[in-house]
Amino acid sequence: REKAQLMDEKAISRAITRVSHEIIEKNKGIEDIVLVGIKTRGVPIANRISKKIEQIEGSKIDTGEVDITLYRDDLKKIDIDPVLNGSNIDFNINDKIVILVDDVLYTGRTVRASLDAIVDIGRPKSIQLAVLVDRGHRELPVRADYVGKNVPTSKHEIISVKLLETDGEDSVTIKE
Ligand code: 3GP
Ligand code: 5GP
Ligand code: MG
Repeated sequence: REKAQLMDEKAISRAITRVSHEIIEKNKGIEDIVLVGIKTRGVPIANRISKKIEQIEGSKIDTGEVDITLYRDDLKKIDIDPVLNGSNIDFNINDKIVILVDDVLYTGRTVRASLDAIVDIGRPKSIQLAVLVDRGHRELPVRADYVGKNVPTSKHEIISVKLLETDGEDSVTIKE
């Protein structure tokens, strides 16, 4: 019930800057890198990372999106796996390093469904995962390569991610 702030606008901005640098460092540049945001809030985060990397490296990187629908009775009760609703990736991903981007990583089921979408489209050299918040409780062998903030949570807590593009403000809060 209490809402505690975990990240403000500056913290989110710094996390995105750090993750952008980590992506460049890990991959020794941005050759072959493309970004894919997971709707809804993974998309603006992917766009911000894309812009930041362009600022740092001086060239554009392709950025697309996948739409995963959660067929769950209730957000906290995981009944059926999330499924692919659609994707908008209008560039070649063959032999690319695809970096999936999402706001919150929880069970890993959304990422798993996103992987299906990616491998349906082509054969990337590798796929990496960047998330703004990792709240734990994985139910599949999924881990993030880049994490804005690790937030240990209980299963009944909810992380609220607000972004300027979708919510008119930048904040990450935790509530019961
Ligand atoms: P997003 O589409 O921007 O990622 O899952 C649909 C939306 O509900 C998500 O928005 C997410 O922010 C929000 N949400 C809040 N708590 C939960 C949760 O515990 N599980 C899931 N799956 N989504 C949650
Ligand atoms: P998973 O499939 O890993 O269980 O959940 C990942 C997806 O569900 C993310 O796209 C994320 O939006 C959403 N999600 C899961 N838990 C939370 C949460 O506590 N807060 C928010 N904002 N989203 C969540
Ligand atoms: Mg999400």
